[in-house]
Amino acid sequence: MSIFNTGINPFKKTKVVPIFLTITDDYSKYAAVAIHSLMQHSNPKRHYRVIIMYDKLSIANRWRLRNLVTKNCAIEFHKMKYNLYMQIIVRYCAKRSGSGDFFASAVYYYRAFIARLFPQYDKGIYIDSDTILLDDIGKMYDLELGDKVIAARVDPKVAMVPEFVEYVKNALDVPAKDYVNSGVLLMDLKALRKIHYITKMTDLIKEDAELVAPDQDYLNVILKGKIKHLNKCWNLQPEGEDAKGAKLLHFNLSKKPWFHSDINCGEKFWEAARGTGFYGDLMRGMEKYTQKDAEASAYQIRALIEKADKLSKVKEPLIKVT
Ligand SMILES: [Mn+2]
Repeated sequence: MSIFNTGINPFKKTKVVPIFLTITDDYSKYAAVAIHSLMQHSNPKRHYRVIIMYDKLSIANRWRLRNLVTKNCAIEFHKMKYNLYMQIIVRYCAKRSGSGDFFASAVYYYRAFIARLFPQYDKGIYIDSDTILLDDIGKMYDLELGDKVIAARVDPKVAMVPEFVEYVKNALDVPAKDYVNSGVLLMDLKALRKIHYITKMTDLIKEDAELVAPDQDYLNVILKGKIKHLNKCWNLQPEGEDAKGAKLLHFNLSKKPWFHSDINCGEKFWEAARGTGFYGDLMRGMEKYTQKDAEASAYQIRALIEKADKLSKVKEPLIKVT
């Protein structure tokens, strides 16, 4: 066990709630806020284990994240190994970088490895680093999956954009009403191991299809019919949504509260940022953010919609599980 890992031994505590995040150095400060908010809303009677999966993460950032540890919330770091699966993903991503693609980084795919890399857990949660907890994540962990493999929220951003609706229907053969967001996942890890999820995904990646939101598109296609719809309170996306009753806020896609001061529920982010040790970094990041950066971000969204429009014209789905 590395000196960076803290707290409860997962092999001895049966009731620990494992929560996975996948980050880079750039994202450490946002992940710190997500983790801090999770700890602030934890149930003192329960045990939690935050597992950070990374490839490159400086020792300084690992120390700073490690400092967030509390009595009932342990922190663990897991460095990703460059195995055959990863090789396929990295190769696929390398072809996509520079094309204005949001999802050209291998880090988006780490969540697909959780079941395989952590056989000690039968159930687990994945959260994006652009999330904030407003309630105990243990309550989400307790939700029953029944015969479904994962629980995730139907993606509200898809229904807002007609190009996305057409894209998921035609290119993925998934109706928009069933297409889920992969930013918050409750996973039956046993079931994911049983269906060899990571092998299924990398087999599809090898076909080298051009997609809009790769990791999320693969998830929706591979697990079609096996996904329970998570209540929106567990993945509430404040941009364009009423945040009343939210238990988890997800600042998905474009407008981030750490760059823009006029974001719905942005104050919740800054409240949770206090005490993380990253507050100053976050403030400086906001000060440095320019009009040009905002334009580049808006351009990326437009490019994504254009791509969805182009790809929705296909006659056959772009990926299919055989
Ligand atoms: Mn996100």
